[in-house]
Amino acid sequence: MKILLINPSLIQSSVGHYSKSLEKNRGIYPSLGLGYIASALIDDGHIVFIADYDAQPNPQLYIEGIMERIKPDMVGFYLMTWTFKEGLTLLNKVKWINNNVITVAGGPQVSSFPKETLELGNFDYAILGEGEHTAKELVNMIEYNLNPTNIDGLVWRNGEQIIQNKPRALEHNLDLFTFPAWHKLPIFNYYDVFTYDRHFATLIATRGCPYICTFCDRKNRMGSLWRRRSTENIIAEIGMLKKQYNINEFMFFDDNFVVSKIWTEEFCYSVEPLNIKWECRARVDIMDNDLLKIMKKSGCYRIRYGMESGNDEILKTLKKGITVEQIKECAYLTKKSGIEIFAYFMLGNPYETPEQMQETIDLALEVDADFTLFSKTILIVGSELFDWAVKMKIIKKDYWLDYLNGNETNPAPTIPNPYTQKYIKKANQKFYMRPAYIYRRLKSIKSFYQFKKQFKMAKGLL
Ligand code: B12
Ligand code: SF4
Repeated sequence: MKILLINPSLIQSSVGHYSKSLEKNRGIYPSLGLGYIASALIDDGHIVFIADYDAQPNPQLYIEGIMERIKPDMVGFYLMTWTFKEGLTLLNKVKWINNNVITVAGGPQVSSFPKETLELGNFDYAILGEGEHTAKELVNMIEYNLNPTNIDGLVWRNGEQIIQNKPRALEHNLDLFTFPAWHKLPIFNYYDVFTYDRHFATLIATRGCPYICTFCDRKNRMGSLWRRRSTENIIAEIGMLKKQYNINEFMFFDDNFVVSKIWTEEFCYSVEPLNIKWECRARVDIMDNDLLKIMKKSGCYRIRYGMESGNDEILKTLKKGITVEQIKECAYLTKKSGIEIFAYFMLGNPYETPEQMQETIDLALEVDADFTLFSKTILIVGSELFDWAVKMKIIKKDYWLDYLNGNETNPAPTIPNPYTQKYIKKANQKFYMRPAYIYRRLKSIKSFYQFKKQFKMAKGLL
């Protein structure tokens, strides 16, 4: 089969959560999900193309060109709830060019709204959660005219009816998945405002998250069971990217890269000889002095921590499972190790007072991370916080369905609080307008390219 996979534009489906300038300038990243799906299908002998909208120089022309010249039999879409409408526009275009093409939706949107994705969109199929095995089985089913009822993780149409099969069990051996099809992605067109090198790659080493933060839609993602690739498997992908594309900088996009200290140490010792730069996301409650030293020595130059709040009561409400003391301790140790910190804070949490917001600003200033992002707490579909807000009559149960329908237009609903916006502005000004901070940032900038990107982003923030 000939298959086209499309990642709709994130830039055009702006969440409005940060300013447009910030969203546009922070970076463009590959859809690793589509990369994995492409590899799974290529392994089975299919011909696959990926149109990564924001990264393709002329995405419209590229899609039209493939539709007309190559005539794919199937078109797949990676959909977040926020890119669903963009996805529908592209779906209509694809169907307009060839009404007989088979269409399939995948990605977090399908996990949040399995049946609704087919009710609201004219897709033929949708695939729930981890998609590699299901996508292979679906294509096989279509080619050999088999029965869809036995394909776990598939949502399909039976006449007027939409059927959701039972979910697919998660794959425990992640090494079974072939590396994302980097040769199908425009690898040199991606960028990130904070990377040192112009070119970099993103990686996923683990899947799933065992924690229970209330603001996160964890139940709609890759499960709570933390699974990891073997160290050899990750090192092989890094080695391949280094050799074939001369990539020396890597961003791990895992929800939580450091869940097991032993595994992280093993990874660090193995990656050290490759002489690369890498960054990851971790929780403040797991880091210690020895681990940080080992990570630094192996090329880790930045860790992103969800610090969230400077108030212990708020951290408890968010079920983050960390304390302000742990944040301070971790920040101290990370700085001591020479690794940069990227800190994330949230304002506008349940019952948050101006005093508590001020504590967050004070903590951010005390931590004095290399980069800090203050965001409004969004009531994300599938999160415990959203369910709480429904119970409290802050938001209606069908809010996100109405958003998908076009009856609601705000992509970032929050808990009403007159102080949130004011304190976000204050936080950004207090943090970023410090002469010592500006001097430190300017000193650390490695290229004119980086300067330009960071300048535009700072303008967006302030
Ligand atoms: C990297 C990332 C980003 C990157 C880039 C996205 C990208 N190009 O991948 C950036 C930083 C830009 C980003 C932005 C946002 N993100 Co984000 N992001 C992620 C993150 C951390 C990793 C994605 C990833 O690589 N996963 C690993 C791959 C292997 O999994 P996958 O993408 O889900 O793909 C698998 C399946 O979904 C399925 N599949 C996927 N596509 C397809 C297609 C077909 C045809 C098939 C058959 C199967 C299939 O098979 C794949 C392989 O198993 C996820 C969390 C996560 N762990 O997934 C959040 C996540 C996707 N983001 C999320 C959110 C909320 C956002 C923001 C709205 C945040 C914000 N407040 O601004 C914005 C959206 C911006 C916008 N304008 O729309 C949510 C989406 C929830 C939802 N219901 O849509 C997630 C799930 C995190 C969360 N729980 O909050 N994000
Ligand atoms: S916010 Fe991070 S640690 Fe918390 S549940 Fe979500 S992915 Fe896990």
